[in-house]
Amino acid sequence: MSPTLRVAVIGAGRMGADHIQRLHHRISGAEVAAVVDIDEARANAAIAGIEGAVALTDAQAALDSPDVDALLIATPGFLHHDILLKALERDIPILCEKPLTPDAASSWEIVQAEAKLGRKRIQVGFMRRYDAEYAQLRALVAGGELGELLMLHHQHRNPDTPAGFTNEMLINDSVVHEFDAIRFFTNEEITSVQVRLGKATKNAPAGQHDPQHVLIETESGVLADVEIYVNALFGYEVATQASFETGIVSIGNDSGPYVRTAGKWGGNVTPGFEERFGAAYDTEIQAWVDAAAKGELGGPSAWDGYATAACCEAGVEAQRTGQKVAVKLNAKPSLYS
Ligand code: ISE
Repeated sequence: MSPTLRVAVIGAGRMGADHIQRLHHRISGAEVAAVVDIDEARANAAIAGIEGAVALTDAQAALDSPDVDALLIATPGFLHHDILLKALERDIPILCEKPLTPDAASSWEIVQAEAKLGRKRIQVGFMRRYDAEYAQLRALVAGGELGELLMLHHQHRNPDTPAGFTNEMLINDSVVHEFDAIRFFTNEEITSVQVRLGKATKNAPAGQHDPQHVLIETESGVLADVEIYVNALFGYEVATQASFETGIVSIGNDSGPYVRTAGKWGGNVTPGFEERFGAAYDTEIQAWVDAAAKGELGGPSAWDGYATAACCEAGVEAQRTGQKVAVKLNAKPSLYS
């Protein structure tokens, strides 16, 4: 492997293009070696100004290339499974954007393939784990200085949704992050999910019930609730309030600068996830590159991808039935213990 990690980015859409710029301008120890997109013009546009990078239209070409050391997969989730299996066969470091795969059965196949390989090669793109406040809240839970964590209240608000964003995607595409965050804060698995549908906004596209209220329990009985509201118009906001035995902790609330002028006070709301989690994405990708250089991958694993896929399946069933649905997980392979 060359001393610089030569990364092929698969998918040059919104997230892929963001990661390409990040790798090229801000990450040390890595370079963009190839960009793969079925849309050739988009692949070419994505490598503009990146010396030495090649534009490809087939992921297999990147996997076969001796000039590629690692894969960053940023295609839609339904395309992840096959590329992941091939990349595991090549035994190279992989950063896979969430979801690992769209359902628990196919995610379990990935877990099994990696367990068979015998070493962790996949990091899943749950970037919130790299947000400073998320890490601080987890440390407060683990440290116990505020007593036991009792409840979590999550707010996840997006300004709007792209075309084709279905009702199920409120769970699979958005709440999936909260499932992972709850597992991250508590270091426990989620045992059940319930979804309540109340009064809905008229600003949602046809077919979407928005907002939704998701109720979650963990192994030790921590209760979490998520307001998922994806056509909130005002901007992008992701925040959590945690209730402990001796204190309340809030993260993700607006930060400055606060300006007072012309008889008003206030600040700006981030427009999207790229701005809200920009620093977390940088830290995430740098951690992945640094770990890959040493041959030891950390961060959210294929097991985390599988466990959250199982939560999403339960969530979509809960959305459909109105019932509280148990989350079923296979036994965790020792690789992830
Ligand atoms: C999007 O795919 C993301 O991953 C964002 O972090 C999330 O806030 C948004 O709801 C999703 O659609």
